[in-house]
Amino acid sequence: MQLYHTQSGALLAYESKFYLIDEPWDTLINRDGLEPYLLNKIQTGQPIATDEQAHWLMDDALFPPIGSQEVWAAGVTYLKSRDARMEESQSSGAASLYDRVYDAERPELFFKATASRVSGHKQMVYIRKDSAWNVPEPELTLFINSNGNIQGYTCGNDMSSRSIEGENALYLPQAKIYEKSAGLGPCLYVTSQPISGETKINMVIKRGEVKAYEDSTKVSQIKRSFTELASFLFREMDFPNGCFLMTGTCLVPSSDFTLQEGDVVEISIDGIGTLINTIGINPKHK
Ligand code: DO4
Ligand code: MG
Repeated sequence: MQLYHTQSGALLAYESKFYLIDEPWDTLINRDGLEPYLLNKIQTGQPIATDEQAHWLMDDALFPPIGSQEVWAAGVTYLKSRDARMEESQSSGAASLYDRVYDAERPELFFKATASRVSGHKQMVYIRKDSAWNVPEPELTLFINSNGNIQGYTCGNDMSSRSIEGENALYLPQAKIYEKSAGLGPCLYVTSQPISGETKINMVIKRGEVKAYEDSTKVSQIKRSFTELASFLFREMDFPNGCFLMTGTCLVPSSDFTLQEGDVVEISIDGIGTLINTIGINPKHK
């Protein structure tokens, strides 16, 4: 089932029908057993949204599937990410950091965004003006509730400056955290089952009429399990309303590719849908 965060509250899509769930977003998604809870809600009679109303909400009145939570991210969880980062950091001498973290017991986890810096489906994400090399990172993103249990999944875009990170690994927060540097959406895919390793992640980057990039892979290519990533994140931190965790990029465009203003990035993950973001530059800093 898919749960959309809309202007009229939570909208649940299940077996070709739509239901409006009258509960604050943060309280709703933070429940243990979210899937059975929602199924029970449907069975005990929830207001039904017409197809027309539901499509209007999903197309024109959609928020990212986040309330007040923080967004965290895991890094170097796929070989593609390790190899690209080793290459980009050759001259800074930091290449071995990536190699070592890929094999280490402790994963790389970093703070990515407050909710205010997150863009939803069909909203803009930004590239940094002081960066010459910018890429989107398509990442399966977990929603983990306050008890540390994964309740759902969404598509994430961990926008990154490769030139800033490549210059010096200690610049990582600047490469990763700035206005509209994270995309999440279009919905929360709610399931009690762990997501299948066969789940496909696809990314397309359009430049005008041209496809400037397209590639896809399967979630099973990841080096670590999702419960392992979640348990490291929750070791010494409390998240009263849960948190989102991007699980690392599995696709990296070739080294001669950088995003331009106006490019359109489409990230699709089986079961979730497609997150579409247009690339912009913060007008305040133009
Ligand atoms: O090590 C730096 C960031 C890695 C990352 O964002 C990723 O692998 O997706
Ligand atoms: Mg990433």
